[in-house]
Amino acid sequence: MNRRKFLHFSALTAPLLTATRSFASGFEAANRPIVISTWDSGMPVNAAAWKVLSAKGSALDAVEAGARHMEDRIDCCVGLGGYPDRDGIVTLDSCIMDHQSNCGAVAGIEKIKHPVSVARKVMEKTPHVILVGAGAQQFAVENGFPLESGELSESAKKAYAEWLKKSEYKPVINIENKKQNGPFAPQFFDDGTLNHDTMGLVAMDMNNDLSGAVTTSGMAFKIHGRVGDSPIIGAGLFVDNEVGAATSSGLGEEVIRICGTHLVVEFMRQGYSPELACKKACERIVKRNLEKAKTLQVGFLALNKKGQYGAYAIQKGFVFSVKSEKENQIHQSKYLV
Ligand code: SD4
Repeated sequence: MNRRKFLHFSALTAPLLTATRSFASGFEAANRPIVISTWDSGMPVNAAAWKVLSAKGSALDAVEAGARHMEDRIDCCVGLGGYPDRDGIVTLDSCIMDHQSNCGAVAGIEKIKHPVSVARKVMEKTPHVILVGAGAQQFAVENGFPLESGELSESAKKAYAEWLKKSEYKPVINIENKKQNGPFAPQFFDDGTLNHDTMGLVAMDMNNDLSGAVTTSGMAFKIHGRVGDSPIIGAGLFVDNEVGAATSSGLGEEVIRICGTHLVVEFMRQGYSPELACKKACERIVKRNLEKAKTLQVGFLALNKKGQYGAYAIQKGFVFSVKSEKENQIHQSKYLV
């Protein structure tokens, strides 16, 4: 075939090949339903979400159920049992997003047990996306959420008392790697408790629809009023039902600076796998300041429309949990530094 004939042949067959490719992928069985969540504490969270998904429930209901499960537990980093800010007050951040880009969030909310459900109410009952602080609490109470006592959990009291001894403003973010040092380094708390960190989860249901949720008490011993990435749509969570969904954990300020999860989803839109998309977002943070990046942790976790998932972190130690028909396990994330 000469060049001219080849070009002619290509012009005729290219649309056919493209059509065949999309036809084939259209019929490729997606790995669904599926739920993936940050950290090993995601295993019981996934189980709670799976109850909904396996009964043909929506991804939205599933991620809310998963996040609520975590908020019910006493954990360093999620819910009212979480570690307080530097004034000794627990403030919670949460958001939720569905397959139609509806989203809701609360930031810095106090004394409310299930911020994720308040976030959902913000999404469904108001024309707004984020409510903060006293206003968020007032809205929660108006919508029937009980006001809790605000007393610290025993573990939080202990950790706070320990922190007060030095009162150094060195907010701890991740705790999976004892050897790291530095202001924003991953480290264990003095009482040796394992930190399971912010809960972010994304799911795809039987209808191929995606949703996600995040819930956290944020960075331990933060300045009162500080808001991290977790309740910020496009930072701690992003869902685009045509492409995929992503969530993050780690030093929120770094995630906000690059609109982290939105970036991950945009990389997936460009054709990158979930893992590579997460890797490229981590690289964006590292590129900005390598020396700083060596002292901090950020991890991204993503799911695409085929039910493929992947994660990447700046440092070693980020793990995530996956539940589908095929598996129920914890995975180690790859890392950059
Ligand atoms: C924050 N991203 O408040 C949250 C905390 C977290 O690992 O995920 N820590 O910045």
